[in-house]
Amino acid sequence: MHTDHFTAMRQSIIDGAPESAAALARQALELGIAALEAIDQGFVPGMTEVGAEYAQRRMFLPDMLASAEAMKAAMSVLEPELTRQGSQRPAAGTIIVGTTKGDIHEIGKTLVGTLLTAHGFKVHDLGVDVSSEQFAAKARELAADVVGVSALLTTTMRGQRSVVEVLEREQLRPRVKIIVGGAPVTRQWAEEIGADGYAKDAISAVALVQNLIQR
Ligand code: B1M
Repeated sequence: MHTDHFTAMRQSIIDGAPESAAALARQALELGIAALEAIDQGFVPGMTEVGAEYAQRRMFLPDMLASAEAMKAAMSVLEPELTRQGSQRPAAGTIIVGTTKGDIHEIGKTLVGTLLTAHGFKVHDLGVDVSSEQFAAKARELAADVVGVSALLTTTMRGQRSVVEVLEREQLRPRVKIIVGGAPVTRQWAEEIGADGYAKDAISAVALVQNLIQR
């Protein structure tokens, strides 16, 4: 129905054009397009394309950075719309999210946190390049129900295993559940490292957390 709009959103990310991405995000809300639909069908496909072009060496690091800035500009318009939905509800649980040590990819992790907030969870975002000890300390301080660890690089996935190990060593397990995600992460990896769950995208992460907390 809004195919042209989604195409323009995708292109604004490929072009690394923050102003245009933010303007398209605002227009989407005015047109009654749901924030999540705009992210999923418009902006994220742009990032996927950028990643593929980078892998083929048709785009380079500065292009990827410009695209990330455009994505963040769009998210800054859409995120308040998503979090507004969760703000009136009583907290459904406390969740810590962050990207693992050595990894500065933040967009997917932030989206996971935003959607959890939109579903009534109290989310504490530790940001990027987070050590296992920082995850453990914050989980203890806030008596968190779930710790969510994102990794976008094959080399930083091992940080997810380390979070499991440190939380075990600090006797925070099994009370605190651990979920993992990110482009190179798989369900099999989650099982191998002893995490409580894996989610392929932000929507599945919400369902997973709801399930883990109800158990
Ligand atoms: Co980087 N990068 N990057 N990058 N980057 C990837 C990940 C890559 C696949 C690109 C490619 O080669 N095709 C590749 C990784 C290869 C690999 O390890 N297998 C790569 C590389 C190599 C690098 C550098 C090493 C490049 C260099 O310096 N030579 C470098 C590393 C820096 C570091 O972290 N130490 C680097 C740097 C960067 C930028 C800084 C330029 C920028 C990030 C900027 C930022 O975040 N502020 C960047 C970007 C933008 C990308 C791509 C293009 C897009 C990532 C993204 O934001 N996607 C990415 C290619 C790709 O993934 N297609 C790529 C959109 C986002 C919504 O999706 O993050 O996958 P995603 O999150 C999804 C799901 O994965 C899931 O839900 C989200 C929403 O549905 N999910 C979770 C994520 N976390 C979750 C946690 C959960 C549950 C689900 O529970 C806790």
